[in-house]
Amino acid sequence: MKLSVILLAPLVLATAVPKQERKITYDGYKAFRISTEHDAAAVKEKLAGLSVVPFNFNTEEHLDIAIAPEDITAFEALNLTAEVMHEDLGADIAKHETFSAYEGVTAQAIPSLTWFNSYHAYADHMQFFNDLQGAFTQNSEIFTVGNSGQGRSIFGIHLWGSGGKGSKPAVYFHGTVHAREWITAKVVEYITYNLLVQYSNNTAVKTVLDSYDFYIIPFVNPDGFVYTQTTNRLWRKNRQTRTSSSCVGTDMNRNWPYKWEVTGGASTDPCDETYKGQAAGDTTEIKALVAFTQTLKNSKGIKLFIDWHSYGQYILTPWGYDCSLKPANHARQASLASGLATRIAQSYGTRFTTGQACAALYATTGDSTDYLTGAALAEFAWTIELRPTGSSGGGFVLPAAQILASAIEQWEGMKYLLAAM
Ligand code: 0X9
Ligand code: ZN
Repeated sequence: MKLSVILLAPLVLATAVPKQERKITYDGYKAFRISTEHDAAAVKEKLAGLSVVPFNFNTEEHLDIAIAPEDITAFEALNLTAEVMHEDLGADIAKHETFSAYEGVTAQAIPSLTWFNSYHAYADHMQFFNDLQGAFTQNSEIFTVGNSGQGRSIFGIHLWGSGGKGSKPAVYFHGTVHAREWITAKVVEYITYNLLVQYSNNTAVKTVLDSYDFYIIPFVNPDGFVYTQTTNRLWRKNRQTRTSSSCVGTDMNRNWPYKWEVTGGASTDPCDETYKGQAAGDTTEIKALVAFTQTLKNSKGIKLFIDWHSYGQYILTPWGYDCSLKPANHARQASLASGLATRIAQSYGTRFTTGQACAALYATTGDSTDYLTGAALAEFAWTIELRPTGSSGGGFVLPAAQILASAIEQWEGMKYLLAAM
């Protein structure tokens, strides 16, 4: 990491949610991408005292933040080099994040692609997966790895091909690790949809599904996701409380029990957005996921793991915890990642940057891809940060009109990767 996460603490504290838990609308908030000119500490010092919501931790080049209405004039007086990401964050959430109720399907029918025109509630996502599975009972099954801290199901769908259930190495996807990254569930749903629907009429898809067992978990962090819809659209962590602090939540991507103890890539402050927890793997969700991941490792092994995130348009390969370390198969990973970026760009020209996660973005400790690589021995374990880049606007609030295109470009990319790897 180019800059210590600890430095973010004063900004993060400003995001602590008030006790009464009224919904934060973000009306009148303005979001900016501030150019840090390689001195993020100086920028943060200037921002101290303003009510700021941090979007990113990649503060070497830019800092993306939302500013509360009462502080916009003071912010503008600072004369920082900045471009506007949201003129009015609350208005953009209301305008671009269209929601629909899911109507379901009649018995064994395939859900309509209109699902990908808008965002949905957690219960509807569950229903969507149940309906999709119900149309393909021969080669799919709903599973659960356990429950979240608040008792919601961390469900997934298992897909297999002609070799039969559980006969091939795993392709393993996680979505909604960070609560506010809504596009990720939609993208993994689209990939699931196409694997199932095209299995019978596309030979390339048939070959892929005959070669791997897929385990797709759209909501690693269901409690956080529900909270983004009821209370705070920009919530990131899970909703676990700790006796040691009144701040809520642990970062699900800093709690995995591999190199968790290494310093510098996560925060030990429960109020911070990258809080790592009190002990390695001490969150309810990660405990369940570790157990499940180990069963995959011990059965046919894991060929590919992808942790789907947003935003920034990156394809990140290991390691996260050390910027100078590369896995033994790094060259192969880098070549596949760059092939994937090329293939993604062919749909709509969307450019993804590839690189070693620590060097290309920042250091993390206890992230999923390090665990998958180091402790579950996945051949490839990547983080994909979806649209937008950030400078093109939108941040976490990706307009619903971009859901389908985001999903299509990733599906095209996956067809390449799954055949080439
Ligand atoms: O910080 C994260 O957990 C991921 N970015 S996000 O904005 N979605 O929160 C990136 C994790 C990738 N790993 C490393 N950069 N080491
Ligand atoms: Zn994320």
